[in-house]
Amino acid sequence: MKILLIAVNQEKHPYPVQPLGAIYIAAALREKGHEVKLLDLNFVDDFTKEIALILNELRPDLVGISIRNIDNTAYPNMEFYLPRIREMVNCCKAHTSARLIVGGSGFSVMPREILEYLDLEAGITGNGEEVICRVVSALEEGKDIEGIEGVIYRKNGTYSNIALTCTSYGLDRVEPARLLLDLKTYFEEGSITPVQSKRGCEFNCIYCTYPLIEGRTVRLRNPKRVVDEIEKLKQDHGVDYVFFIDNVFNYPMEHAVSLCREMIDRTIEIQWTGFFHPGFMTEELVSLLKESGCSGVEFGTEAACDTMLKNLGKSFTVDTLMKSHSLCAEAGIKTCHYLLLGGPGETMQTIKESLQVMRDLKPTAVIVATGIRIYPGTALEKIAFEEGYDLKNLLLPRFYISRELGKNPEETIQNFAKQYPEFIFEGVHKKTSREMLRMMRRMGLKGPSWEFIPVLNRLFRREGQEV
Ligand code: B12
Repeated sequence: MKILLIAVNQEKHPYPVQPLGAIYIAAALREKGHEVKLLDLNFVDDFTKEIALILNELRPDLVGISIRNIDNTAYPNMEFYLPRIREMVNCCKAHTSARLIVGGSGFSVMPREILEYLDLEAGITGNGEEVICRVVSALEEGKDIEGIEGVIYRKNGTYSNIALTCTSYGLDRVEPARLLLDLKTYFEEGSITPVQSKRGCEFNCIYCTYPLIEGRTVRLRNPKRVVDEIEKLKQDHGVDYVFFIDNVFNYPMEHAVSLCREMIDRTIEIQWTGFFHPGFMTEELVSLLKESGCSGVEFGTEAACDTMLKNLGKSFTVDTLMKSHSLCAEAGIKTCHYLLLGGPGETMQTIKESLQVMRDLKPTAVIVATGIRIYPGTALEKIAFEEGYDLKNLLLPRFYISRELGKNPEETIQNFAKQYPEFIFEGVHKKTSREMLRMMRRMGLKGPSWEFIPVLNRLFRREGQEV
């Protein structure tokens, strides 16, 4: 079958992100012998023209739409991407009679609502490799796609069948089809190449969608295959910095250890970063991280106050967090802590506690979000419901902000942002500009921009400019 995949994400902050999900889907379909093309709209300004052009030229039998983000989850400067995505979808509808099927992490957080919003018939939730192949086989055999596990389908005006599929398919069977990407432009624009070493998330953070997108059971990739992929990236594309996009790199710890050992034993000489759980750091792991090229760790800290850690469903304490931080700092690994302020039970006092701990730790960067996006199916949704929040339409970004923070939370956030100029407040501070990213890369700086905040601050604040 002839299939066109369209990756609709156009967000460029913190840098343009390569559509990994879409190229995994492409690889799975190609493995089955299908003809697959990708239209990546990331760097396309006139999407109407490009969509019309490719649909008229290719005349695909099926169009798959990959929705990575639906909004920027940043308060108070929220951005809602779906209206633009709807324009893209309408453009597809105008130029093809082929079936349109949606998937992606953004899609999976609210499949029914998104299909309704886009007025589309069918989508695939969760990891899509296996399901899309089944859908294509069914279509080729003239069968109905209704009833295939993982497919959400509209019948008689109502959507049915949201069963998340979390198989291991794709993990070691196919490698993302990177040849479909314009990697040169991605690199020029400061993108960091994503690599996945596992799927799924077993933690119970009250606000989080990861288990809803990838399932609660962790499925691991063979470390050898992961390192094969990185070696190929190095050889074929000169990649020397990768981002392990796993929900948590250091859990299960044995897998993280094996992966680091594999990178070390094969002397692949790559720099890398990833998301880390503060509860799973040992001296042994930290030394392996360092030796294998880990240049910075992004801690999913969210709070540095025991009351709030408990309220957010985090499974570590401030004490553990400080120890893990110190292990990395002593090893010379850069550290970034993400904070998620404003959750249930948050007060000015708990916020001050968290920010003070961060000041004392002196990490390379602290990225602070205030206000937590409420997603359906999370424990936070239940709490918000019980507290009388208006949850009628969660597609439009709605944020939980503890009422203890007063009537005008925006003002509180702005005030904190002013008091802590060394921290980045998401949704308040300016986004990293494309010019800044290009300049960083020209200066030979690899990795996420938070790793260079001290350098950039020195360079720009001196001249009174905002970074
Ligand atoms: C890693 C990550 C990042 C990294 C990316 C690093 C990098 N170099 O790639 C960083 C930190 C930069 C980042 C930034 C942002 N992120 Co982010 N990120 C993730 C994370 C954890 C993994 C994404 C990923 O690569 N997954 C691996 C691939 C293989 O999986 P996948 O894309 O889901 O694809 C599978 C399925 O979805 C499906 N599929 C995908 N496409 C298609 C198409 C079809 C047709 C079908 C059938 C199926 C299908 O099959 C694929 C293979 O199994 C997700 C959460 C999660 N667990 O998914 C959030 C997530 C995608 N991010 C999110 C957001 C909001 C953002 C930001 C906007 C945040 C911000 N304010 O800065 C930015 C946007 C960046 C940008 N330029 O687009 C949200 C999106 C939801 C939403 N509300 O819109 C998520 C879901 C987290 C959340 N809050 O729930 N992110």
